[in-house]
Amino acid sequence: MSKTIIISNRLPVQLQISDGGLNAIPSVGGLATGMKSVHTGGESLWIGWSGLTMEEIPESLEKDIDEALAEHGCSKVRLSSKEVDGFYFGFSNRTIWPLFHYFLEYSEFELDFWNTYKAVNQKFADAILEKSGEDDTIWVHDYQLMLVPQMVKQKRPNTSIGFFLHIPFPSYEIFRTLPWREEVLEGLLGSDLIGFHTYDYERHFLSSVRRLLGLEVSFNDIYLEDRVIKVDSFPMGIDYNKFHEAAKASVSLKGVQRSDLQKKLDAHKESAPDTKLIVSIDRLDYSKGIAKRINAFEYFLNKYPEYKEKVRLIILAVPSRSNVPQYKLLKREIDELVGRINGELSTVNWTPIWYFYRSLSFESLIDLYVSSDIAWLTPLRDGMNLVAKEYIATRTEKTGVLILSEMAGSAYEMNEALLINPNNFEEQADTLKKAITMPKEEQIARNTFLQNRLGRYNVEVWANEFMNALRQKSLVGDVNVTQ
Ligand code: ADQ
Repeated sequence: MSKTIIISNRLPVQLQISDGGLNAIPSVGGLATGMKSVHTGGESLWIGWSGLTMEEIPESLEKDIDEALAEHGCSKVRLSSKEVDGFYFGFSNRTIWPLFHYFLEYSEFELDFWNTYKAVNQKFADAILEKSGEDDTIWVHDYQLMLVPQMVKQKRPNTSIGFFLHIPFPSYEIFRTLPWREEVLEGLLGSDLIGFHTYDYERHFLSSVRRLLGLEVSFNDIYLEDRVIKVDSFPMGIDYNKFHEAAKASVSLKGVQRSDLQKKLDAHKESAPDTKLIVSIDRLDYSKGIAKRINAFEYFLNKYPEYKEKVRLIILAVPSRSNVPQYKLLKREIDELVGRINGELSTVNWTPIWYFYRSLSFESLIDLYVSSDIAWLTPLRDGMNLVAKEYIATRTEKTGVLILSEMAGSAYEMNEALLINPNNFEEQADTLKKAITMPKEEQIARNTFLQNRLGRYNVEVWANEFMNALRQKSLVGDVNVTQ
């Protein structure tokens, strides 16, 4: 029987090795949840890196780990710490991530990074070839594995391969600065279907293919000598019901303090019932615009001083890629900014910014969403931004206001949010005021549209639409190529 093979940098399972033995815990991230309908026991296999380097896995545990992963339908690719440095922290996160998010000045063009990226992509491709058959369908995920489709296609020309990019594909003018631009495009063109979050990323990609490789592109088809590749947009959704139901549970547990954070939120509501809570949640990443947001908040408080003591900004930043120098610098910048603004503006009864640098449990994350009056998300570039969708899903009474950057992929589907340019402080200050004073009826009207859309186009639908398009592609075949 043919299988679906999913490939991503990380497996949807976290390994924990302790004195007590080995634990394999399923991840609850968006991708893992979204792929649930595709990744069903027996008929699919998920190949990826376990998150532990070869040096961290004792030889005596290799077999146990493989068995534990097999129980979750997973198989691991073994990577040394040197490979993780060059492939993951290096080329993926110091070259491609900044470049594709338009941070050209942060992008490092290191030959060593590139060579390791190629070698590790080959390892992933070899794992696929070893674990799959000709009739299996392969779905490769994200910017860490852009060469894999071609590496597999060369050996298995008849196998159906899909690729989905979770981050933006930049404009041709940015992409063409990459020294290995042709190789990256050729790597992706090993696919039969290439998916992006938005139509714009799709157009940028097609433009680079046409201009750099001179290939014929018609609408969203790329014509090779022997086959046609389809390119399309598939905006990723969330597990809407999970977030909505969890929010209902959080509301019904009001007064039951599940965590320290909940205690703090409840105390805030009691002592300052009229103070609006503005929340922002991101990985600590320069693409998310956290430092600019803090500066814009200070600008807002200076422009509209009547809101001092009437609003509080909660910043929740999840530690991320702290081995990469830019992330260390950003962490320091945010620490200093928050310290300075709180030092300058706090009063006996009020601290303008609460800043948390940590990952929260799902329940606490929901409590935070539920308690906030406004979500303020200001990425400078973001492939999609799922936090915006999660916030809307938690509006059980349909009240609350979402302020969202135009630079997030999700802004294309969320027109009823208040959309802002994260570089425009004047506009953001005025938008914050508008959000704080927005009548309830208007909040409900806007969120009703948003909720209906997000409820319909959830993450399961996203995964199924991609897989259906890939299957359709292999059924129709490449008849067009001869026309
Ligand atoms: P990310 O850059 O990680 O994903 P995003 O889409 O916002 O960004 O997803 C973040 C996830 O982490 C959300 O599900 C959120 O709930 C969770 N999270 C954030 N802070 C947390 C905290 N402190 N504790 C616990 N959980 C937290 C990449 C791209 C995005 C794209 C996704 C999916 O950069 O643009 O939307 O992939 O394709």
